[in-house]
Amino acid sequence: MRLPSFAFLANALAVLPLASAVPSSGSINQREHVSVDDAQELSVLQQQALDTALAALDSEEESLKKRGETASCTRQNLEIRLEYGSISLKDRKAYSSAVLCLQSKTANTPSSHAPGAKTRYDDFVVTHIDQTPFIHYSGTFLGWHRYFTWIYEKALRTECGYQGPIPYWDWPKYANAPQDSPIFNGDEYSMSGNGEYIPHDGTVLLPLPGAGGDPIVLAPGLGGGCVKTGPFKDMQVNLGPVALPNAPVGPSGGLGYNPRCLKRDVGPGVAVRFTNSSAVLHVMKQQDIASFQLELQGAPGSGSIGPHGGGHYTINGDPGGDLFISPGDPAFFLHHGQVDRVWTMWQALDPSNRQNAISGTNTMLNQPPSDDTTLDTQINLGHAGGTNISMRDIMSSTKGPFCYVYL
Ligand SMILES: *[C@@H]1O[C@H](CO)[C@@H](O)[C@H](O)[C@H]1NC(C)=O
Ligand SMILES: *[C@@H]1O[C@H](CO)[C@@H](O)[C@H](O)[C@H]1NC(C)=O
Ligand SMILES: [Cu+2]
Repeated sequence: MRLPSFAFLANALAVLPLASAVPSSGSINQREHVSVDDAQELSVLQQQALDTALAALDSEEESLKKRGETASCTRQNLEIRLEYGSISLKDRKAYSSAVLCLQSKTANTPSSHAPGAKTRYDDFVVTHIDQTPFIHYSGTFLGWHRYFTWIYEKALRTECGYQGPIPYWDWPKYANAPQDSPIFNGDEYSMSGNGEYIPHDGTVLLPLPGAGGDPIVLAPGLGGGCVKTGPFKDMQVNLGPVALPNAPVGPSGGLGYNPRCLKRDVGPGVAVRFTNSSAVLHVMKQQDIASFQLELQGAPGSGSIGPHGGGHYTINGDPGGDLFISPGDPAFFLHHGQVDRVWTMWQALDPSNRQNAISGTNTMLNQPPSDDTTLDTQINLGHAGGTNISMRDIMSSTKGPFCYVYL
């Protein structure tokens, strides 16, 4: 199976409505920025988003108080998720150690369902494999991955004694040399280094015929082989592959036991091209949820995979370059922390129009055709944890089960 998703992505992309041009009132574009460059404009927007989110939290607390009620999420219990490189060496080590702990515990997934699920960490990979056709290029994409990273954080805490919030990967900060970043530099405080260097060509993403356009040829990274440094140097990948270019599907459609090393292909080519500050700013400036999601993932036929695709293919390798099993690389959760951060901040910039905005159906690019995702749509994380939860309860990072913001 060679990237089966792309074949059916293509058809469905053709029917995906493109960004509607409805301007939102009170939009950020109405404000004047004296922006020296895109990086600065982005950082101004991010600060504005945080300020607005905190002010909204305070006014919510205030208005509940007037009705004699108590807010469940206030500044007192608010968690601040931080960028990986800005947390202490001790905290970085605590984080990777907790992930190793999860990888040492027994899976909850029955082997009758996924014989390859050996560890508690693998439960998360199985859930992602099972649900990939419903949680990507769908209306649940952002909410599902928000809940997924939060339940993962909860597992690290309750099952492995981790105390902090999960850190994120601020893509533009390291785009020029991600292999040297605190995340991937390979020291004992990193999330392990790059794969060993193996001469190779870059990944070619097939064209999307429905949308037209050329294949997207990615520059090769600086690795390609097994990861041999840092906390995950001995990590065993158990599940997949499912949709890795030029690799056969693993046993039981990828749910079987297929032990192998962790491979990465980190490098600046993909990172500079798709995750620089201008790329992220472009996403943040979208005015409606349809275009926001589209630009985050790259508009079909545009030759872009967006910052979401950019982060995934900056990691690349196995399992990182496989849409289904990508959470099998622990860097996945730092990447999706940043995806959630961009969404959270985008929402905070215009809450009345964006807080509950959903776009898409309950299947990947509406293949096969399915209902529109609504606030009543339920999601769940299978054996990874959590409960059935409605989209309504996961639309805000400071409501429902959540109480966090991003710095
Ligand atoms: C920055 O990202 C944008 C959007 O992906 C891209 O068009 C531009 O070429 C990138 N800049 C560089 C220097 O690669
Ligand atoms: C949980 O949600 C799924 C859909 O994600 C649904 O099929 C199932 O019936 C729900 N279970 C309960 C107990 O509500
Ligand atoms: Cu995913």
